[in-house]
Amino acid sequence: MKAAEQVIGDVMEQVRKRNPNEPEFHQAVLEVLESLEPVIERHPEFVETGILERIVEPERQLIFRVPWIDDNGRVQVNRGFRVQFNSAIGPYKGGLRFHPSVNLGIIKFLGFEQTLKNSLTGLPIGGGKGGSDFDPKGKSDFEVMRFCQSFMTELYRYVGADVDVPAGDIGVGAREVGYLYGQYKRLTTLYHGVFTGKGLSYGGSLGRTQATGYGLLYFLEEMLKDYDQSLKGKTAVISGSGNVAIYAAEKAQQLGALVVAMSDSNGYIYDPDGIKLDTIKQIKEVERKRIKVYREHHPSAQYHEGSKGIWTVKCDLALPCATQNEIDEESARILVANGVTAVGEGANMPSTPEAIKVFQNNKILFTPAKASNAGGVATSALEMTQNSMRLAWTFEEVDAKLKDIMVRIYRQTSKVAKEYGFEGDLVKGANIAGFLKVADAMMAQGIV
Ligand code: NDP
Ligand code: 2IT
Repeated sequence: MKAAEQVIGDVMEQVRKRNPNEPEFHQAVLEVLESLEPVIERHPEFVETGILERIVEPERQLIFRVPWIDDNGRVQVNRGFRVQFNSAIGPYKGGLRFHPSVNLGIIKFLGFEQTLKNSLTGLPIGGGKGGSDFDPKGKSDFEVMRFCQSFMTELYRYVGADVDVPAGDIGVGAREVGYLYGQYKRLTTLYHGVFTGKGLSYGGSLGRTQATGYGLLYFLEEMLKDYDQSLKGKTAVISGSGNVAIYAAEKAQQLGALVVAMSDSNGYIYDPDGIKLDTIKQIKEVERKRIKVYREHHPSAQYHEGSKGIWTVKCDLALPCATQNEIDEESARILVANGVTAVGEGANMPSTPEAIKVFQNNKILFTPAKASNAGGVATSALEMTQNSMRLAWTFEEVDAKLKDIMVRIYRQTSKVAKEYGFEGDLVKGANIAGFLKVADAMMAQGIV
């Protein structure tokens, strides 16, 4: 039989060959496969049944035309995607991203990550992801609505409460989910939980809006306890100013940290007295303006052009909550030189492999996205549960369940890392723990 290293190398080569020009997908797969060597050594049956070859190949990939008419009466055409990656442990589950950078490789990296993340939640949800290269920025509400209706007019055939349940991601929030859900209902006449992140008046769950950001901080809090530390008095820098970043900042503040910088894709603000979140919410959630506007409300804050510069701000905690590969090796080195003690990933794959090496070589506490940002999708699964039960839990009930899930993910991730000889390495722990459950379910279900 081939050695584990050889098996992994061969699968990776096949992934590169079969999926050319998809660097983000290669990056996500490589990081996971590299963690699995000791697993493959212990489980030759995974090799015999082609688990690795199967887990890197999406079950189904949909690409479709999304035509819509803009406010000037002109026809616009975007591309829609839904990648149904793995349904071994439950219906496909994962968000939709609307951003001009979206392409198949990005959706596949997100779908692959989602499969292992959803496994870590301990809940019965498989992995999927979708989206479009549509840019909601600068579009009117009616344009966004027409786009969403056209997108759903194609996608509705492939989703369903027990089939595939989309949600939000970059560029898809409450407004978009509402329009998408409305069109789904109109086309199918079904009123069921086909989306999560729905509005509270039509089946959404209390706590879902806050879940990813809050969950990240619950995870960090639990990790810091293991090192006799807490969030109290720590200075935090949080990239992004969208859904994840805002509620990460809110919980960080509640737990006693001082958040001094936040960003958007144009630049970052630095407010040494602490970011005023009410202002950020007003600018981002209500007015949909640029973060630069913050200075008009708080003239003592600084604004700097360029989003990368945020990592030059001195901090104890760095929480990347914007997008993939936003912390490169150079930024990681600057953070370390400035005394960062922990890095908590809120976005998906925000640190490059080189950046992760810098953190690990310098003994910085590091929480990988698929474990520490799993609170969003976990709470989506709680929304699905409430929809099935025709019940609505209180905010406190949902929040307590979320906290419990994040604590359990941290405990399991760190336990599995130790069991496999990588004590303290949560990257390895999350990859192995997430993989094992999916692999086990795939083994049980035969070669499908
Ligand atoms: P939002 O659209 O609400 O916010 C995204 C934020 O990141 C904005 O501030 C945006 O700035 C910034 N951003 C987006 N793309 C880029 C880019 N290419 N360069 C620099 N900044 C960028 O999205 P979310 O907060 O929902 O998502 C943020 C991250 O968290 C993503 O990686 C997502 O996959 C991940 N995530 C989201 C979950 C959720 O429940 N929403 C759950 C788990 C992970 P601008 O406005 O200028 O574009
Ligand atoms: O990356 C993610 O986990 C999300 N965007 C949330 C997915 C979901 O189905 O709630």
